[in-house]
Amino acid sequence: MAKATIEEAASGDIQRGELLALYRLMVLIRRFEESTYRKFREGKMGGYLHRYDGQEALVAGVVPQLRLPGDYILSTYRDHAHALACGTDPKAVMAELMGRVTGCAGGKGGSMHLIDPPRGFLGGDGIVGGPVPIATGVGFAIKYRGTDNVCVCYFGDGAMNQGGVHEAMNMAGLYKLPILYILENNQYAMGTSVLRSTGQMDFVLKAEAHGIRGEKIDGMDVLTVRDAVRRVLERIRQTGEPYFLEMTCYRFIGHGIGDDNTQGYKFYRTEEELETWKQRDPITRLHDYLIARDMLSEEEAETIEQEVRRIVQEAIEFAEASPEPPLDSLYEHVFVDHQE
Ligand SMILES: Cc1ncc(C[n+]2csc(CCOP(=O)(O)OP(=O)(O)O)c2C)c(N)n1
Ligand SMILES: [Mg+2]
Repeated sequence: MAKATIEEAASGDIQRGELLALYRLMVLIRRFEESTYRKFREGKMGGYLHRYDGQEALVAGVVPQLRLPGDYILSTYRDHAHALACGTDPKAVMAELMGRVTGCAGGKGGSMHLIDPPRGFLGGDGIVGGPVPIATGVGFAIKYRGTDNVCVCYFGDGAMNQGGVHEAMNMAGLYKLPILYILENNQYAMGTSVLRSTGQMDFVLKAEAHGIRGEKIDGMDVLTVRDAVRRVLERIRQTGEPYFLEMTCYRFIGHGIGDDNTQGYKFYRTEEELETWKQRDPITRLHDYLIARDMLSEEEAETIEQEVRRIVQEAIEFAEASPEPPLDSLYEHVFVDHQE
């Protein structure tokens, strides 16, 4: 392959340092997720666990483009990647997954309820479609305050069939709220293919029905995601209007810890389909892109790999050494005390 210059990368405005940071972030997310599976199986985590393997580009291509703090992010229960990308300490994320007091939600939220408001991360949500009505409120608050900030709201293809999602999007379209909707279209809601659940497969059309412009992009390519998001964020900041990005992607493992790739998925996905999508692994894709352009050597890739593994290992050790929340804190954080 002909050697390209840094200037030819993506839209032309991206520098090597930024590309390496994107690569490092995606590797961190992948290794972190792999470690959560091991720790859950060891009995170190309670509750449930949903991983982001395969979907890394949807977060790595977006979150570093935001102004944090200032902008806001809302995620689904598949939220570890979002917290890590926002800059939440991997130790606090791992501790939360293990229910420890040092976790980012004090050990009371677990995998689905990571949160870090000072960094703009307003949290994961166990309710399918749950972040979308909240985004309407956040978007309204931004508009009310008169800033040019943006609320980024992630949700899945399954959520697109949820009534509250459409009520909330209609309001955002009507009031023109500065929200960037990111549809994580991994084509399955648990074991149900979109082909079996969805009458109208054109999701962008559904957004447009609410007065929200949108487009569909390749969510397996982090540079495509980054370029689209930069362009769209500028548009939202200038117009204050919502925008909808459908990102086509695929989760490489089962829906959650109860569908762990060894049994369940075979009933609704074929081995061939999985392998075809793995050929488009966003991390391998960026790795090969950088290598082909002499922007990354195999030695540098290995250094990143080792650094990331150390970060994940330290997060595990920190979490395991942390205590659980004290019993007498059970009734704290149940209601908002407006006297405080
Ligand atoms: C309102 C609601 N209904 C059902 C569920 C059970 N449930 C949990 S995850 C899920 C699938 C959602 O799929 P999708 O929105 O495509 O997100 P993905 O898991 O693919 O990221 C369902 C039905 C739920 N948590 N909340
Ligand atoms: Mg889905």
